Amino acid sequence: MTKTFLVIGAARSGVYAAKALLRLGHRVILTDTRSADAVFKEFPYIKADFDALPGKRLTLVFGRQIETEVLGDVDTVVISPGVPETIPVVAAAKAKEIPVIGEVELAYLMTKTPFIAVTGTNGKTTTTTLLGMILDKSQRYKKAYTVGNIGYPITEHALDSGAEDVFAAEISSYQLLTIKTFRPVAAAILNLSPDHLDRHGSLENYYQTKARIFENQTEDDVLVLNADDGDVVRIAEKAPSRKVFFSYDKAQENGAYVKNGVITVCDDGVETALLPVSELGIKGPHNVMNALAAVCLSYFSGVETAVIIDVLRSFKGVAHRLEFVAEIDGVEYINDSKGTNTDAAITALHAMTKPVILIAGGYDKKENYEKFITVAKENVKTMVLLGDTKDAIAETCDQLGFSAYEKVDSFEAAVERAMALAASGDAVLLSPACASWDMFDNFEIRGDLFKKMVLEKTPLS
Ligand code: UMA
Repeated sequence: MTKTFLVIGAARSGVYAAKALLRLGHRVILTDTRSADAVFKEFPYIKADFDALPGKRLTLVFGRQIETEVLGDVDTVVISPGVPETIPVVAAAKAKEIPVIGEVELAYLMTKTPFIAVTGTNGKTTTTTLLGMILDKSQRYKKAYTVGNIGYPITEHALDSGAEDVFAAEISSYQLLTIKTFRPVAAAILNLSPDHLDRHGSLENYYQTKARIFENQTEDDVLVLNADDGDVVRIAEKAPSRKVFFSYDKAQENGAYVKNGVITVCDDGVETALLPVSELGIKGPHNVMNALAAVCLSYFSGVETAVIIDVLRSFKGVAHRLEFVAEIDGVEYINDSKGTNTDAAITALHAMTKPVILIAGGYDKKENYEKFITVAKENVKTMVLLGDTKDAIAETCDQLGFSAYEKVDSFEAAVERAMALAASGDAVLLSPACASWDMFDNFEIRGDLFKKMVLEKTPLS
C-alpha cells in the first residue's frame, strides 16, 4: 500500500532512505534546513534521479524547518542520525502518535538480510571494517555489505541484498535512539566511555542508548561483550541473548582472548588458537581488542576459522584511524581525524612511540578534558589548539599545569604550525578529541585536508 513518509535530513541517510522508499512506490516528502543548492551540490546524481520521478511522488522542502502542518498527510517520519528528536515537527509527530523511526530501522524493515552489528564508543569503524572483510570472504554468506555509521547508509543496499547475504553494520548511539524492532542476529558492544553528552544529556542515558543494540534480541542471537569493561558487562546484565565475551588476557568459556601471545577462541570450553598477536595486520593493544571482537562476531556466526585467520593477518586498518600519512625530514605524520572524543584521542596518544605535536580541538560535545590532558602531558611536546573547544581545552591545560600549547584560528594554520614545531624524531598527530562539525561536514573531510597539506610538503623522490 502506498504510504507517505516524511524524511527529515537530506544528507547521506535521508537521501538513500528517500530513494529506497520511492523505489517501493511510496510518496516522500524530503526536507532539510540546508538550501537545495547545498544538498544537490553534495548529491548531484540524486537530482537527476529525483527529476525523473512522476509528479506528486516526491516533494522537496529545503532551506527551513518544515512546518508541523505537513503531518496531516504523513504516515511515518524518518529522521537522520544528526536530526535531534526535539525539533518541533518530530515532537508534534510523536504527540500525534505518528511513528518516528531512523534510517537503520527503515532499512531493517525493508530487508531480509541479517545484521551483524557493532556499537561502542571507540573502535567501531576498525572492527566493522575487519568484520565486513571476514564475512565477505566466508562461505557462510554470499556477500557482506559493510554499512551504517561507518559512512554508508544501509538503505542504499537494503532492497537489493538477499537473505543469504549479511550486513556488517556500524551502529552509533544516534542511530539506536530511533530503532523500534531492529534485531541483529549478532551484536557487539566494544567499550563505553563519555561521548555525545550534548545529545544524550547524561552518561547513563548514553550507555543505556548503547544497550538498545540488544533490546530486541532473543536467546537465539549472539551478544559479544568486552569482559574487561565493567560498564559494558553491567548494562548487558539482563540481555536475553547468548553472551560471548572477549578479554585482553582473561580466558573465557565462550569468547576470545590472548593466551600466551596468541589470539585464541573458546567455544563451550574448547580452545582453538588462531594466530600470534605479532602477526595481526593492525597494531596496538586497542586493535587487539577490536580484532577479538571481530573474531567473536564472526566465529560465533559460523564463519570458518581459516578465513578469520587469513583476514586478521592481511587487514592493515582504516583511513583516518591512526593512519600513517608520510615521513618528511624525520617527522612522522599520523592522521587520526576519527579521534572525535577524548577517549579515542587518548587511545591514539597511547599508540604513539615518539614525542608528539598534537593538533586538537573542534566541535564542542561538552566533554571533560582532564583525563585527556593528563595523558597528553606524558608524550605531547606541544599541543596546537583550534576550533570551538580550544579555550576549554586550554583552560584544562592551565589547571593541570601543562603550558606547552598554542591556539590558532583555522585548521590550515594548525597544520602549518604543527609542521613548523616538529623536529626530526617527532610525530605530528591529528587526533582532535572532538568532532569536526564546527569547521567541516565530517571527520573524513578534516582528515583528507590534513593528508593533502602534508603530502604537498613531501619532497619528490
Ligand atoms: N538537519 C535538518 N534539520 C535539523 C537538523 C539537521 O534538516 O533540525 C539536516 C542537516 O542539515 C543534514 C541532515 O539533517 O543535512 C543530517 O544529516 P546527518 O548529520 O545525519 O548526516 P548523514 O550524512 O546522514 O550521516 C549520518 C551519520 N551522521 C551523524 O551521526 C551525525 C554518519 O555518521 C553516518 O556515517 C551516516 O549517517 C550513514 O549512516 C557520522 C558521525 O559523525 C560519521 N557519526 C557520529 C560519530 O561517529 O561520532 C555518531
